[in-house]
Amino acid sequence: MRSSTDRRNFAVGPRNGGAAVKGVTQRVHSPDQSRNDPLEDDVQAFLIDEDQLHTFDDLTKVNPVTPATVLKCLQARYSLKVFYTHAGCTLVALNPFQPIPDLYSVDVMKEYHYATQPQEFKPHIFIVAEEAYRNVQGQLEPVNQSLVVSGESGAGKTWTSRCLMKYYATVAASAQAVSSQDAVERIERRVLDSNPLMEAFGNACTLRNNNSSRFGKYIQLQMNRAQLLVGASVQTYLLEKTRVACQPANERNFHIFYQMMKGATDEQRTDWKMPQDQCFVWLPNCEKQIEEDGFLETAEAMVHLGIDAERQRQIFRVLAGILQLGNVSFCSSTNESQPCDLDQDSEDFLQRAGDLLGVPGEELCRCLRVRTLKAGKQNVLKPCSQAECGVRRDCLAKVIYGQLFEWLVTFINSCICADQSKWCNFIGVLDVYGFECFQINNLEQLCINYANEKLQQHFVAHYLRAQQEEYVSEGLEWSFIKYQDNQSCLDLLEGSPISVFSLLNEESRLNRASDSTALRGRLEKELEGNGNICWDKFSKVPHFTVAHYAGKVSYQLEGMVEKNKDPVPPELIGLLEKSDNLLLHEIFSDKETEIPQSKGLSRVTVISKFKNSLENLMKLLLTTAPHYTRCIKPNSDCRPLTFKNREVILQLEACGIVETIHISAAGFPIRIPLKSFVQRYGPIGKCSTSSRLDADPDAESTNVLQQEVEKLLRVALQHNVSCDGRRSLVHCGKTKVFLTQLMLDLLEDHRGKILSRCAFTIQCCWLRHQ
Ligand code: AD9
Ligand code: MG
Repeated sequence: MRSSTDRRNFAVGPRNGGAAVKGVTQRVHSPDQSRNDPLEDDVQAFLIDEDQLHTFDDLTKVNPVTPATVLKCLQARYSLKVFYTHAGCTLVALNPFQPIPDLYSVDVMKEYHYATQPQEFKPHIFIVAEEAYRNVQGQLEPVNQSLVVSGESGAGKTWTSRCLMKYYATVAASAQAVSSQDAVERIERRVLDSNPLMEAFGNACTLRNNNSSRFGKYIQLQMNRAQLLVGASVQTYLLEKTRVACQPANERNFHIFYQMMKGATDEQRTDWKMPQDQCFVWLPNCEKQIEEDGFLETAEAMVHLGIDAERQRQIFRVLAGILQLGNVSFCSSTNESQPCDLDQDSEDFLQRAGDLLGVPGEELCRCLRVRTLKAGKQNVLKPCSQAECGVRRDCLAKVIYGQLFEWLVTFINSCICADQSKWCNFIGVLDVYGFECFQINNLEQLCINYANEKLQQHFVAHYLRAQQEEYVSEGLEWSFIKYQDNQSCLDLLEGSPISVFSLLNEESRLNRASDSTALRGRLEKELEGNGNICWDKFSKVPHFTVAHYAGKVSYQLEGMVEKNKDPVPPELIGLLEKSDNLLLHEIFSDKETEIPQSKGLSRVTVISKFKNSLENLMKLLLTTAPHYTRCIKPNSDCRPLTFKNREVILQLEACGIVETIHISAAGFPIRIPLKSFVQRYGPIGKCSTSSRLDADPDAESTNVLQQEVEKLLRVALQHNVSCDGRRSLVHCGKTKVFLTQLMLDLLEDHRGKILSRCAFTIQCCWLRHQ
């Protein structure tokens, strides 16, 4: 057992903001892998009084760092309503699932903003925000910053991103610019207004989160030389547009539809053909009172962003048209040469849909029921089966909604993006879907988990490798940290020439119906021997299982290729091009080439498009200085202030937090340039060099400095009993001294004692002379 002095040393001490060792390791574990109860692990060895746990504002100071101790520390803090904790280079944010008054007020923002050393304040998302804000100007040159917010669904990513945006809209607002005050405020307002608008169209109530983002988002906040927010631009990733026509059991469609249903005026209801008592198939779970109150907010955001009344009407009529389309159904046909009939009542819904979408009802009906095939130079009309008609209807809704969302993002960008000449750097906020593993996983989960692999790789690459390179270049050993990176999993997914993506894309480009059993056979044959993929040979459902860094996920192959093709029948595009609804006409008349069409078997697949956009994001992230926030969902029921150990530990493992902390603790979070070290701790060794440094340039040579550091450390370690055997807590590199927090505390303590002894001696001499 350590002495109580040691305990104090571990428990307190200034945080070295930004200087923490940055790194992570990752591991693959299977969900079924037997594991010990984390709370039972090593608890005996825990060195700190349990009632002190909540005082650890950085998990790297917990000793020893084990899943059990980390968990207990977070739990202790959570029970005291302390929701943020540093973990070396990462901030861990626990979701309180209830509003915390005053935690995010403008006054608190200002406290962090105006603090000389904000990192010495209690951990908070505003520390991360402020650090990025100060770094963006850079000491030598401006450095763009990225705030990467990750975590599972409902953990608080979007909430945190909004919080960050509000912070910048507040602290980066111009206080003095009297003449341009209005303009500055307007742009901040607009940037903030983009949130409710995008959330209305891109978020939905799911089983895991009442306000789940169904798209990824990277928003760049543009700063001018005076560090004022002058604009922003948004990039979105992979909207889950299938939700518009198919809502998973007990989940809902996108918020905007419910907002319209609840918030429309009588006049709008008539215009949108949406009577209050109308049931819509694509609007399940209407009785839940969730986001639909937001209609006013959405409409106001539209006004602030400059979407005029006529444009708004076009948008809402398109959305209402989609709902009508969902109520159209088809009968089974006995005669293959005849198009199948519409179900009872469907005729009315179809006419209304046509009217709202600005296309003739009969033509809409024909496009849904009859396919045009090319035979040489001739067009041959082929009636569709009942199932095919349904697929075409859904496809129409998906393409309209997907393109409308893209239009909206482009529009938002056009009104919040500042002219290139007006800004010099940016702070990017990334809010992407977290790692997903459901009972049934398909292309959406494959893409989402691939995105998470890429981000994990970025994290590992940026922090660990940079760390390792620095240690090596400084002549330090790296052997004390072991880590695996996830390159092998990424190679399996996206590598060339053969990978899961290349095989799926190849299959998607073939002009034939996909057979998932044959595809599974192909994957098995081509990827045999790859340790990151496996198959359950006895399973009747064709699938493949990938060992991701966060766990194993089985993906069902049924329907995957079709989803990857995401084909749109050309007749439907032709129909929308001619729409009387000016918005639809505008969207589709110049989109033809971009939308994959079933006939053309376009080269663009969902995977290739997503991979491309993700690669661009990664390139951009690599040019920025990243800051990581890991949001944790303390219980899956979204209950306020409820902390479930097992759920939390799985998330900590999935995002590699335990390993991050371990590495941060095992490494040297504090670095001090040789010269500064000698100057500061010179009194310990009664170092002569420190006084010579300014006078004699030769005294600054690396060799001399290194010798002085070594001498000084010898003295410090000899004098301090508790330092015995702690030589490994400090290393002298070629330009810097690398220390642990403990070593820093010991040196500071030692220096303090020497200085107070000197002060005492001086005082005695002075008194003697009086
Ligand atoms: V998803 O991947 O989009 O499904 P997110 O984005 O991680 O998910 P979100 O930010 O939407 O989760 O948070 C879920 C809910 O938790 C919010 O609607 C809030 O009600 C709640 N939340 C999250 N963070 C905080 C907080 N710091 N304070 C209070 C919070 N409530
Ligand atoms: Mg979200």
